[in-house]
Amino acid sequence: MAGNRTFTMIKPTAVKNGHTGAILAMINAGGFRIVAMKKLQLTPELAGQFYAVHKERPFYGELVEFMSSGPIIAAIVEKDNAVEDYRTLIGATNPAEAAEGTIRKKYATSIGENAVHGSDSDENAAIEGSFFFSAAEMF
Ligand code: 3AN
Repeated sequence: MAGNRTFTMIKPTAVKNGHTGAILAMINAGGFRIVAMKKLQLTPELAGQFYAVHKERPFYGELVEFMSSGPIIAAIVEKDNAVEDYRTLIGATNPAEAAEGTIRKKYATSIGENAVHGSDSDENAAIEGSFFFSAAEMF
């Protein structure tokens, strides 16, 4: 059965450009409830740990540098079929391929600086959510 929580980040450029409120409004309008949320700046070490699955990819260094370049919003959000529905709401990784009306279509500036993260499985949603939040911070 599909899980009902996923993990997201609003990435540094989108935060810096003042899109946090608009993106959170789209998340709420998409039927998601905020379970946990915080604003923080990742160190390069923490960003490297978070994206360790991409260690061998050519863009890993760039990704770690970007994700630690400024504050982000980290959040756990809840809805039936959360992982799949959230990825539909955010759109394709490459904003040039993202569908109209998606968060990435509206706010991503490139494939690397693509506005938001969304977990790709229930298993990763739980791992990623626990990376940022303790059980006492989830409501
Ligand atoms: P998604 O975030 O859509 O699940 P992944 O897991 O393939 O995409 O990639 C993780 C992150 O790595 C992306 N959100 C993006 O920031 C970055 N990324 C992916 N592909 C590229 C690429 N070709 N060049 C630069 N950065 C990339």
